Amino acid sequence: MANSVTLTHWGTYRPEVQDGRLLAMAPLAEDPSPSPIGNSIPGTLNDPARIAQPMVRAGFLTNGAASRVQRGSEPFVPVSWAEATALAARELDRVRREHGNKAIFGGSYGWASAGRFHHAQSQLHRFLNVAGGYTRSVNTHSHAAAEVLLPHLIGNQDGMGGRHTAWPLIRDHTRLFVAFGGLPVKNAQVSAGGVSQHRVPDRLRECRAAGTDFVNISPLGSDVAPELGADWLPVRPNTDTALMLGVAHTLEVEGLTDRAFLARYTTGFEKFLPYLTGTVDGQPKDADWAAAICGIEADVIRNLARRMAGSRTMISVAWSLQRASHGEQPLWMAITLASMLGQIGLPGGGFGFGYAAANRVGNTELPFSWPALPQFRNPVPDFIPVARLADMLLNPGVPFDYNGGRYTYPDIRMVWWAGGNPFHHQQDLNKLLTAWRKPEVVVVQEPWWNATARHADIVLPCTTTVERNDLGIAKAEPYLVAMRKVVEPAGAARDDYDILSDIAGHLGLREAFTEGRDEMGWVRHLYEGSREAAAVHGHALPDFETFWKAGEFRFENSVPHRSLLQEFRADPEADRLRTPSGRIEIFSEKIAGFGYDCCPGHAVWIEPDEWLGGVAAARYPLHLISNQPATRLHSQLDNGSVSRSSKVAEREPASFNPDDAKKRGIKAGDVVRLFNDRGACLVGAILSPLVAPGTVQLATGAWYDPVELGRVGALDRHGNPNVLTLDRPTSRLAQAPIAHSALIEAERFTETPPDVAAFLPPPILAAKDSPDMTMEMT
Ligand SMILES: Nc1nc2c(c(=O)[nH]1)N[C@H]1C(S)=C(S)[C@@H](COP(=O)(O)OP(=O)(O)OC[C@H]3O[C@@H](n4cnc5c(=O)[nH]c(N)nc54)[C@H](O)[C@@H]3O)O[C@H]1N2
Ligand SMILES: Nc1nc2c(c(=O)[nH]1)N[C@H]1C(S)=C(S)[C@@H](COP(=O)(O)OP(=O)(O)OC[C@H]3O[C@@H](n4cnc5c(=O)[nH]c(N)nc54)[C@H](O)[C@@H]3O)O[C@H]1N2
Ligand SMILES: [Mo]
Repeated sequence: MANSVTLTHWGTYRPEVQDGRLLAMAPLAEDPSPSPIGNSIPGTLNDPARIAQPMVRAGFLTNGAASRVQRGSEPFVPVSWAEATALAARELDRVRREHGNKAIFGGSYGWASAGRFHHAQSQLHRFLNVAGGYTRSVNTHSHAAAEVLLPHLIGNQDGMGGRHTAWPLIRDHTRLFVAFGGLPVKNAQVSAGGVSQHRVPDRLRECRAAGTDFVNISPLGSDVAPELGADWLPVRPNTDTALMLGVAHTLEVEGLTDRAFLARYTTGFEKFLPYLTGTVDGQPKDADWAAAICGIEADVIRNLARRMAGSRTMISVAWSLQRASHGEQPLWMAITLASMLGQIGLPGGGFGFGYAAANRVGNTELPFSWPALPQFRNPVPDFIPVARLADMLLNPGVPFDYNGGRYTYPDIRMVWWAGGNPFHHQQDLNKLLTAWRKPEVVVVQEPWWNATARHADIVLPCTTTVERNDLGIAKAEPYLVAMRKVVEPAGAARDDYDILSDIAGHLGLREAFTEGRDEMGWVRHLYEGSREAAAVHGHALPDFETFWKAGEFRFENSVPHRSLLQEFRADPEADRLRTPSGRIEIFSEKIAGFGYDCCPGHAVWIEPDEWLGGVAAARYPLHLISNQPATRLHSQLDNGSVSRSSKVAEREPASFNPDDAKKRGIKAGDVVRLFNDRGACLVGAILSPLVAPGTVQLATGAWYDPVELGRVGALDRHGNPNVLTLDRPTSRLAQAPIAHSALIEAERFTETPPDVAAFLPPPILAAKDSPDMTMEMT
């Protein structure tokens, strides 16, 4: 057999194994910009943070749900797999009998691992559906606001989730690339489902060589690579909508608006215009007005407008902008602005959301979807928008709005998580900690003792990618990988599939869940489905044995490059958009009809919940940018060598503008306490003139590590920004998370800094100290 190949969200590697141990992950030779993140894998497989065997929280064993306020603060007791799976089955059965399946929250949001079969959420959702269903979550943390808003404006999520104008067309046609939120290539290391070739750094260099000018509109000068020679406009965080309005106003008063485009392809400009010019509220949204809000000089805004009208311009908006208070608005305003410029559908013109946010964006994708593990049907209709997790747990029976509908938070008794880390990803972790005490039982499947596993009652340790067989498809690329098992599972870890099969077995549902297939039976089954999907489009994949032996298969992607909305531009009657008007909706009657003051019928500037221009800035004068980490995927592999080598004074690095640091007596390498009314954490200081004054950058994903376990408000000694962020929705329309809207203060930490314990296991009782186990099955 050929050497094994392994697919991860951040790249494809050839594992190097000796005597059954994984030594290294060598990148593919044909990957032009491999990600170093893979180097973290070998050292983490058997590290102290790995969960060695199934565990139950001590108080849960003796007192069950009555002990739930101790969740997160108690030691664990090792149990056998038979005990752990029986206990999980018994609890699920109890909850569904006493409260119905809607009392089980199985949303389980998270990125898990690449691989079509062992995808943790697919496994869990299939299992819970077999067991009668669960309350689910909708939309993503990545771009929830866009997912809800864009269908109203352009009829679907094109230009955000895929089908962007392709890089080669940008290279050949775009002369001005205006990047709100920059083009951080650190983010292009990853793509959900896997990457084989990291193309974005080369694509950007090609654009530059072909003469594309870049403008980086971001609080961080580092958001566009220095070699692209971008102009940096250090916008005040969360004020891009005002800046765009200033640009739009300039276009309008200088006669640069493309009226013919607006008339043919859009609806509602006449309802937006009085807002822009100020006839409705007496305030023209001119460049001077915008400058006072966004901190970019009025002349710079006017010049930008003229440059945009004078060249083929791509308006690019990072997903981060909509992960902020009123995050719908910068997207709607970008589409409005692009409509006024009239270049939508032309090669290299118009708009696109998320360039460089993932490797796949702007790379032409295959026109078909690959098979996934079938989920069956979920008979429970209840759901929450993904970020409303804590609100749901805290407010059973309370109504909430979402996209024109009115729904009710269910009363959750059981939470089950596999493949996500809410104690990293959720905003306002202290609020989550309070909310997390409400359910009667929490089950977590996880390879490592991250904070979510520590806050569980029943901990089911699972395998990682290299410890099992799977089918890997780099989703956006014509590349299939035989992800053959590389090493034996660490400790007693088992595949999510085997864990859930056993639990299904206790419930009399094994056959329904497994359909009689084992791991390789499923891998083969999914591969056969892939062959069929590819054959429909004229691609012949080899038979399974040939593929599995070869280790990988790559075919030609001959899909032509296209521009976003090019068909609509060519013929707006034949290619009507799936909006009520069939056109781009600068004004949406539908959204206006919902009556949300937080998201009216056209793009508007609304003050963010927290921002540097608001009253709260007097107490908390720094805006926290908690962006994606360069050295890991969210919290994944924070325990690995690549992430750990980036830490400063043992902690997650936070970057400060040198003036802000000086005012506070902070020097590079100092331990600094970041705080606000919601929480506090310790970070290691970096000083950089590329951080705009008034902002602090602290990446997400450092494992939450409170000095006192389970205490709400305890200092996090490791630097997880979500002890500081705000858990409020973007608006009643999308109910999306607002991670990028939080004000803080910083001070040098003068006490002896506590040692970081994030990567050590929690207290574990030896079997002899364990409380009596009363675990008979019903
Ligand atoms: N402040 C702030 N917060 C944010 C963001 C931000 O910008 N700022 N960004 C948000 C965004 S965009 C996202 S997508 C979320 C990401 O949030 P998550 O997707 O929850 O983060 P991950 O760290 O990827 O968590 C995946 C977990 O799955 C585990 N895992 C991996 N493979 C397997 C497996 O095979 N089986 C099981 N059972 N578990 C597995 C990993 O060990 C890890 O703990 O964070 C959000 N949170
Ligand atoms: N290496 C790595 N890559 C990743 C991930 C990872 O964890 N690690 N996560 C992946 C995931 S799940 C996602 S969703 C994408 C996310 O992709 P994005 O949402 O684009 O990523 P962020 O890094 O949060 O933000 C990008 C930049 O936006 C800027 N920014 C923040 N707020 C504002 C603002 O108000 N105005 C302006 N103009 N700029 C602002 C910040 O300076 C930040 O560096 O990244 C993906 N890529
Ligand atoms: Mo994301």
